[in-house]
Amino acid sequence: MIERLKELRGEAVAAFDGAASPQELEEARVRYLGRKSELNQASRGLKDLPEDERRAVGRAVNEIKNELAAHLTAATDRLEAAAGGAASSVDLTLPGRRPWVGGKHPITRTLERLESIFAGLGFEVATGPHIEDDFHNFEALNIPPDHPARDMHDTFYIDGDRLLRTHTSPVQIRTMKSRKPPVRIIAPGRVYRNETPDASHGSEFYQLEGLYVDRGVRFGELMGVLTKFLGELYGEAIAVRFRPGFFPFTEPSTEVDIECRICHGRGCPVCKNTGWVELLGAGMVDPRVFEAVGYDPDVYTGYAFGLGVDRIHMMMCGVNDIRLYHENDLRFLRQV
Ligand code: FA5
Repeated sequence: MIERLKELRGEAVAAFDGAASPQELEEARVRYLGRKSELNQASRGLKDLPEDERRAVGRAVNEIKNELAAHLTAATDRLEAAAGGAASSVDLTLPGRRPWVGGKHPITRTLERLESIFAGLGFEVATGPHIEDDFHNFEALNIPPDHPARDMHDTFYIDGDRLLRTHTSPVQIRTMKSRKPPVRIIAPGRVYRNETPDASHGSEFYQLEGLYVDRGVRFGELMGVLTKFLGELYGEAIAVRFRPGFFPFTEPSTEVDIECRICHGRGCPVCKNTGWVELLGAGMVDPRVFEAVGYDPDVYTGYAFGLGVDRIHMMMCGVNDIRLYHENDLRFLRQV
């Protein structure tokens, strides 16, 4: 019996390895491994054999089946390769896969949108360093040492005089020091505060500063420009609120809120259950600032504003956590 099985194995291996076409291979498979094959019959007849012979024949049958299965797979692969690949698994009618191309970060896109709106309103872009000195970040903005307003900016100091800028307002100072009015600029960029992050506060975020100085600039113009800007961004129907505020470098000052677009005014963690989200600080440039940069406050007036770019985008797309912008998780970035 064992001898016959060995003969069968030799014949089957030769048939599989030598098959010249899929049809020939299929015929060999049926003959040597099919239901009516000798090997299968030997399997089924095992139960009639005496115990010691049953064990030896059973082991031989199994070994030969495994070996033949391996030869069958190899022969199938060989014939498919010869036919130009696994023809059955390639569907040439499927549309191609679109390659993934990278995209701009939502903050970059928002900055570009803001710059384009303000360009339409006559503002040009100005930039400044991220590592600032005390004079430009605080003192020239009417925030002397020991002024309580410094507490509102949780600052990352590098050494006694240098720090990571806490807002974009130092760019106002640098611009005014370097040119004469009229000045109409926006200064977009990253700012840093030593804050405990939450849904609406980051320790790194983006601001965009605006400054317009000329003869006869008035508060009504500031309100008009900001209302126009927010209407362009969120649609004319957006509810805007001007709230009295305090900044040492503007007088009078205002905080500008819009209705929370996450909860539509009902209250949620992003708006701290108030229904409003603060987007901007603004006001008329304080005469002390003009003195610090060498402008005559009796001749010139001006307005300034500073807005949080991350929050602008959060309100555009209904994003409920500011920390998502800086985690670089593509599952988030692909959606917004
Ligand atoms: C300022 O930074 C002022 N320099 C703005 C200004 C400029 C006022 C010119 C007047 C004239 P404030 O700290 O409120 O102000 O920040 C301005 C905006 O930045 C806020 O309205 C808010 O939208 C955003 N912002 C402030 N802190 C954070 C934070 N931790 N995370 C994200 N956005 C913030």
